[in-house]
Amino acid sequence: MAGTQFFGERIKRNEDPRLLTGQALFTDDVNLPDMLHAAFYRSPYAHGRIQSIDTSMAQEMEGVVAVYTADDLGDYWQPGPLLVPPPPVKDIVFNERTQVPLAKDKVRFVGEPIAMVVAESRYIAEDATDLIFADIEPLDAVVDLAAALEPDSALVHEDVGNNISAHVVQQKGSYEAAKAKADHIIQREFEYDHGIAAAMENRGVVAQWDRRAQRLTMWDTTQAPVFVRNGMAALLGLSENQVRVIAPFIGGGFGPKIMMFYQEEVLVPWAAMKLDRPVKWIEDRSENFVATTHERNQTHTVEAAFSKDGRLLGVHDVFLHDQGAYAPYGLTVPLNSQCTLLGPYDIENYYSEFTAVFTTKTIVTPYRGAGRQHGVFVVERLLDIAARELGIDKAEIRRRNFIPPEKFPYNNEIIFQDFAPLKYDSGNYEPALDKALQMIGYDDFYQNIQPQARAEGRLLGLGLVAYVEGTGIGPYEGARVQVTSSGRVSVATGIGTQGQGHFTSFAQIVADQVGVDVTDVDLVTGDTDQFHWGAGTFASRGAVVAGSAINEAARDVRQKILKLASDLLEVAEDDLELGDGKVQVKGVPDRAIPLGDLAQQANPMRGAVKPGTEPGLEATNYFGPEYGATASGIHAMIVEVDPDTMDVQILRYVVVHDCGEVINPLILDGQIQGGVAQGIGNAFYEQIIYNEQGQLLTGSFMDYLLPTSLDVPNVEIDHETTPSPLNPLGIKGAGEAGAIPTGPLFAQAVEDALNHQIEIREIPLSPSKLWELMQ
Ligand code: MCN
Repeated sequence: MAGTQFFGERIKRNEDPRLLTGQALFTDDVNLPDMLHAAFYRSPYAHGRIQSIDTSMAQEMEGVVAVYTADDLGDYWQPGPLLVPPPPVKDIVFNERTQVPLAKDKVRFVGEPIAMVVAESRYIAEDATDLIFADIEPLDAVVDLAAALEPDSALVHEDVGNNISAHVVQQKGSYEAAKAKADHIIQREFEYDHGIAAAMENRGVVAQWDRRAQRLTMWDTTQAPVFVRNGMAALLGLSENQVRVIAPFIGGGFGPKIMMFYQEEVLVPWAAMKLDRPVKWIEDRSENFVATTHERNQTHTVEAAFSKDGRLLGVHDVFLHDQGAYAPYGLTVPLNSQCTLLGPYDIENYYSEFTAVFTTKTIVTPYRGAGRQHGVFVVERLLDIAARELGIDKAEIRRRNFIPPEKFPYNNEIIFQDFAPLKYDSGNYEPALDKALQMIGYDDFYQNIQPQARAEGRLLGLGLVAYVEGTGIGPYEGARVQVTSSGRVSVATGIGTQGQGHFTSFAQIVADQVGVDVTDVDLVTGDTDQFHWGAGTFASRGAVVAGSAINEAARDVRQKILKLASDLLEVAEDDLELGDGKVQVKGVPDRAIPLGDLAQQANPMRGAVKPGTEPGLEATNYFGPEYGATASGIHAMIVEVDPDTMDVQILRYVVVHDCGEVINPLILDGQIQGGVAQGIGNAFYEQIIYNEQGQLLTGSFMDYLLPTSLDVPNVEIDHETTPSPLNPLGIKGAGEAGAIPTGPLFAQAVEDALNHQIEIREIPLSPSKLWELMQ
């Protein structure tokens, strides 16, 4: 790249003044003249047959404009698209069942929308939902994963004939051969239960149909605006250019906001067109608990073969994965679990089989980490158990199993979520481990701190885990970069942004290429009228894929600047340099053209230009990686367990992280700190609990406990850098890193504090669960 004045610097975020002073636009800020408001009548049952729906009283209520049930939708009623098709794995079983806009014959989870009310105000719309009566014959709920596969289980989708959403086997080497050679076999069952993303901003959509222009505009809290635009156009019978989707500022996405299509997302624009008035729907928190997709809940039955010196020779894992009632997102989550179990370890033999199960619960789609947590939990627990049973230090057993640096690129052979073989592009794990050991004071802890604490009756424990994260997957992103005649640089890319600092990190890349200040770069993300190609923000791919596309486009603009300036200044391009918002002859400040002036000259009103000349200092370019870049990290933590209450206090938390070259270490630290906070919540505080009837028992923040700033320590962060060879900037993704290994870290540290009186095989933990285990 050009220079690195900004790349790699801790630069404060360009977007923060707007956010901190309340100037940023969120979906709920969109208020249009004549706007109507929607509210949804949702299923009170997990599973039931709809006999009839009476909306007459709601229809008659003053201020109600329309009430719709499935029957009112006509041909518009159709199951949503399958976002991710099944992977090309041999003998795969895959039963496609995707969500419907409004339940028609059956309800399949508590919170499934049955009717939509559109009214003059949200108050009226909400009140009207109380006047809707659905006669539903309750059916047995399908809650437990193993019971769902029994022949006598109720069926979520009768036409499938069982509750199997998918069955996948992937393997490398031969586990049986590894077992035959092994000195030590471990068998265990592990469980990782449900959680939610709990973003600060709930979902929302505002839609406006402009009859005169024949255009639909949607403001949507989506992580994938281009997909929503394309999908809505297809559903509504419009051309893609007739639909504009704007994903404005979003108060946290964390995965569930990629889901396409949420039922409300499909219905609100349809109603806006039908009623010829703008319609708004903003999800409330109770709805968010049941209607926004969840993640997790897997049970693993695993066997591992070790040599006596602690080498992990092979793993045999069979697991059940809860899909919820429908599976619009395909198998991304269980595939990630299957792949990420292999971690940074040189495991030659692996058998992994999963059954994804339909249950009568909220739909499961990726949530920060997207199933990687589960795999990491299993392999890290296995290493902990093996270390203890074989008498090997827990850091040492990890070191012995790391993939050595000379083995990269390292091909794990099985298929990853992007359907490419799970290949690690680069990595070097031992230096990161050494750094983490040093930062947490590993030796001192075991020689002095823990024994002293024990002598005082205090229970201190240390956790140390490693993981990899496949990031930066394709297919592609694109960007347009333009130097405007004001001298400011406009950048547009198709991905949406939910707090990742894109406005700054992407500006840093552009500023270096075209020689302007980072604050002179204006970024637009997630507005399909500004840039209409792209996939979206997920899988920690924004920096790698959109960042690289922006780099390519900015490099093209740089070349245009040099070419035009070389003509105008009559010097060779090599004799020019860019900086301070101008292009100048090297070492001759007098012979310079401000970029704004050059942009004007690149768009002449008069005079001849050579045929084929492109006007403007503007370029569009795309980037698609060959396969994903593999980030990695070590997390270490010291906890204190209260012997009376079993509450856990985190005394220190250390992360050594490798995401290749870092664009902005300040933002990256924030990403890791935030991820760790979510990881801590998932490991110790948050749990989605259903009763046997499939009713959600933890449907409010009174019952679903989020960690607060008092529970989350200041994370001490350092980096190792193994640049990715798969993109010119050498970057790997980072957005999910903090959240991935926290479960096994908690388990290990707490076991250590309790002097191994218990073995932890489930996540999330809580004081009461620890107390039960101790009994
Ligand atoms: N970064 C960097 N150098 C790198 C990699 C990343 O400086 N080598 C910084 C960049 O500023 C980049 C940010 O980290 O903008 C995140 O980069 P990346 O890993 O590419 O992640 P994405 O941009 O694709 O964001 C998605 C990712 C995911 S998958 C979830 S889930 C998540 C996350 O980001 N959701 C978030 N972080 C979040 N942060 C906030 N505030 N809100 C969310 O909803």
